[in-house]
Amino acid sequence: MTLRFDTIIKNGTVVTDVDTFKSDVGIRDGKIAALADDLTEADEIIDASGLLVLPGGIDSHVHIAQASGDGIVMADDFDSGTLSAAFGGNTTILPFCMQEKGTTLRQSLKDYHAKAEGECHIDVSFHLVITDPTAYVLGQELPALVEDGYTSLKVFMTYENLRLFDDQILATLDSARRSGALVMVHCENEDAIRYLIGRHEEKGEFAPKFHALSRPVAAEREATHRALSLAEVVDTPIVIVHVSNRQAMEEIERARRRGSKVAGETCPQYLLLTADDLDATELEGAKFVCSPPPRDRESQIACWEGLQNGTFELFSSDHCPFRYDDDQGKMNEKGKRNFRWIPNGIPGVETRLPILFSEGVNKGRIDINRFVALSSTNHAKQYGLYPQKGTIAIGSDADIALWDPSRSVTITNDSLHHGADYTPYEGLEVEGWPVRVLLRGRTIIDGPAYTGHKGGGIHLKREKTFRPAP
Ligand code: DUC
Ligand code: ZN
Ligand code: ZN
Repeated sequence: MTLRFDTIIKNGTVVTDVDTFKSDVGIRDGKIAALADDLTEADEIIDASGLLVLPGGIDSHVHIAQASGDGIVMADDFDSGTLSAAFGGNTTILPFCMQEKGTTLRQSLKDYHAKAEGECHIDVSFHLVITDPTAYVLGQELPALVEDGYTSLKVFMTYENLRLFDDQILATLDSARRSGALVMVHCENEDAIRYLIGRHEEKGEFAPKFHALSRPVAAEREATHRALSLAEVVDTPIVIVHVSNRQAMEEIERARRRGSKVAGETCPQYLLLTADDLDATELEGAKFVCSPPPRDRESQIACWEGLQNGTFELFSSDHCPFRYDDDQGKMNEKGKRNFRWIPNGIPGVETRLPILFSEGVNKGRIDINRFVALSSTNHAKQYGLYPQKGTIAIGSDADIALWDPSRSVTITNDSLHHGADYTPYEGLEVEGWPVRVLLRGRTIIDGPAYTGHKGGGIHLKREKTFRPAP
């Protein structure tokens, strides 16, 4: 009997987080249906000679169309954000649904689903952000939403209007533990930062570089330690997101040695940028304003070590795009005069994977299996999408990125698809690029061409990733 498929990918090298092997891939009804030699019968045959057949990237930390207040507008909506992600080799992203203070989580989800409905080019699944942990939110809504497949949430320890106080963090962690939700924590000490911002302002220091100086390593390390301690108090697993430096990494490693369940995440900006980038001519340093800020060369080395040795399981973009030359973006009227008002965040969803591949795999820092783990598989496992997503296995969604490992590209903003008017990586030369992307079996990117359709991406319900203790 000959097996017939919708699509066969032939002659490629399949890579998962643990294996590398030559195999054809047979796809039927959007799923991987066969991994074998010499598959022949299909409506479409894709020749992947010389290419790597990788699980589509999963970026579990992306901000899209979030309301920022003060007339600031994010540069990406769900159309441009997911298109840009697709061109960067991703097939799933996990954006945030931000609770507006005074509203319920259900209302916030309704608002974000309305923004995303019919707009997405790849699959998405929302994390919740809890800014107002009322008894109703923690006691009623969160447990119900976790059962509905919203199995992760983020809390902030910084930003006056977003931060939770320690008692609120404890209550949120405790509710999350009982519900089976995974908590992501933004770790920076708000009081220390506010104090330092005030000191810079008193001295008339308003340039973008003072953003980095007002958010020192100690503020991140202390908050990381506190988040880990609070999680330990109520025995709740957490993810420390966007870690920028060795001291915060050491806190994660120490907590693990005590038996805590903690995952670590870092991002491209902590591998390639430093605080010196914020000291660019005129106001251009604003292009690199993000939090935590990029640090120094030694911190970059530390973050690479963390990607190699397992301190970090997750490599995400923290794509948080604002236009630079725009009064609704970095150069808003107040932002031009004072770093305090420059919106925090940089674009990166399209460049995350090429940067990790080129700087990591091609420069010999990590192997290709670790690349797959850091860019896709671990995100699926951590956030309840595995094995539907994040691997190349029979029964998994046929979300596939075909990589040309030797294709050289100079990153320029003109060649990217996001809504920002700059990339922090302008002029960076990378080797290795996704040349074709399949979402549930359909080719959506074919070289420079987009062949998918807006609305082709769906919202994914996710499983719980740990069992709550009794
Ligand atoms: N935290 C993020 O996760 N992204 C952008 C800004 C921030 O503070
Ligand atoms: Zn954050
Ligand atoms: Zn973020």
